[in-house]
Amino acid sequence: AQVIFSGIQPTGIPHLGNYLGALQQWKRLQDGAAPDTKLLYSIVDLHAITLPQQASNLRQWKREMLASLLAVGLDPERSIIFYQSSVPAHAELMWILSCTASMGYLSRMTQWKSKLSLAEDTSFLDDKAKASLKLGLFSYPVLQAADILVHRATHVPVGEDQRQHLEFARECATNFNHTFGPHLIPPETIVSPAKRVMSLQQPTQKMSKSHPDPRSRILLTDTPEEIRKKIASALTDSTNAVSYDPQARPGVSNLVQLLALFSEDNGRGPSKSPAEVAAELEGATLKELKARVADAVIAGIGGIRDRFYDFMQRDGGKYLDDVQERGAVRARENSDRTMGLVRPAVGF
Ligand code: AQP
Repeated sequence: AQVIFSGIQPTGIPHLGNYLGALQQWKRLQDGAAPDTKLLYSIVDLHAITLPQQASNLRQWKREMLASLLAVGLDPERSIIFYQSSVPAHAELMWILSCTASMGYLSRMTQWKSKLSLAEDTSFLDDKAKASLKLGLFSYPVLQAADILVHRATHVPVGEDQRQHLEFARECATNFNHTFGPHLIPPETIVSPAKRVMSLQQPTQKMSKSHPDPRSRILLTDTPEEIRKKIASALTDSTNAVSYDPQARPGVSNLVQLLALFSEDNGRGPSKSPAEVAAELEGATLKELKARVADAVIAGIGGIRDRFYDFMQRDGGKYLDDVQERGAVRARENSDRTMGLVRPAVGF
């Protein structure tokens, strides 16, 4: 039977990139899953502290992320939804995997470098910059590998930016199995149709929760007016016509992509490609394009905002507490089975 696992960091309200690249796919997988498929979706708070966090903020963001997952339609009866830190086996397996993972492979990962706002190559880093790099940020792909492997996931749905980490997780499983016996399962990656949703203000960078400019992203809790405003002020270029060419016209192409991604087809994914959408809009101005995109986004995420506030307040917050507690119990049961194989294999 299939086991589907994925995670999201509680570092703010999810944006359109998180939704199209991950959460929408999580719901599709949930709704289309065979009865014996196990689904686990984790709010990965251990990952969130790879960058400095205030405890009170983190606690609030975790609740907001949980309410967001429920608001996009994840069903806590069908899917195991849990806070990562409630399941100690994630950290334990991470340590074990760290002992067979190679520093060389980790240092080729590009994501932690982008979190330091650095270019792809860190060889130019001076000793001071290297010394201030936190170990947790450097090694978080090992934790990510542990998240997946501890639940014996067969399939991991992610955005394109995570592909490299998934390869690394497969490598961790292979290394472990080579050293200790065939106990871990190398997972398959499912990359969602929305490979990369770009920032509205810097369309050569991905849309991100932690970027300082709030106009760069659309949140699932934005009002229709906020959505219209952000899209109206999205950076485009000086050609007042619609085409799809991500290299030459990143801003316009990002908007065209959004329109294509919201050409929803009854839960099966987008029915139109960006090129088809651009062809349909031949002769339209950028203002018209932006109005169409705003309409599509508002309709596409309609209802999520209201459901989010409803879940945040339900039973004075007790509903969210119960959901996360039940998820934690089921996730611990699941990870205990793997650790029951791993611990004796290592000699514990
Ligand atoms: N722009 C994006 N386009 C498509 N998919 C995206 N994802 C994130 N941004 C985009 C996907 O969302 C899932 C959860 O991501 P995450 O919370 O673990 O962290 P992230 O990838 O680092 O996302 P953010 O929003 O940029 O967070 P911060 O700012 O906190 O680092 C993943 O499946 C990811 O692929």
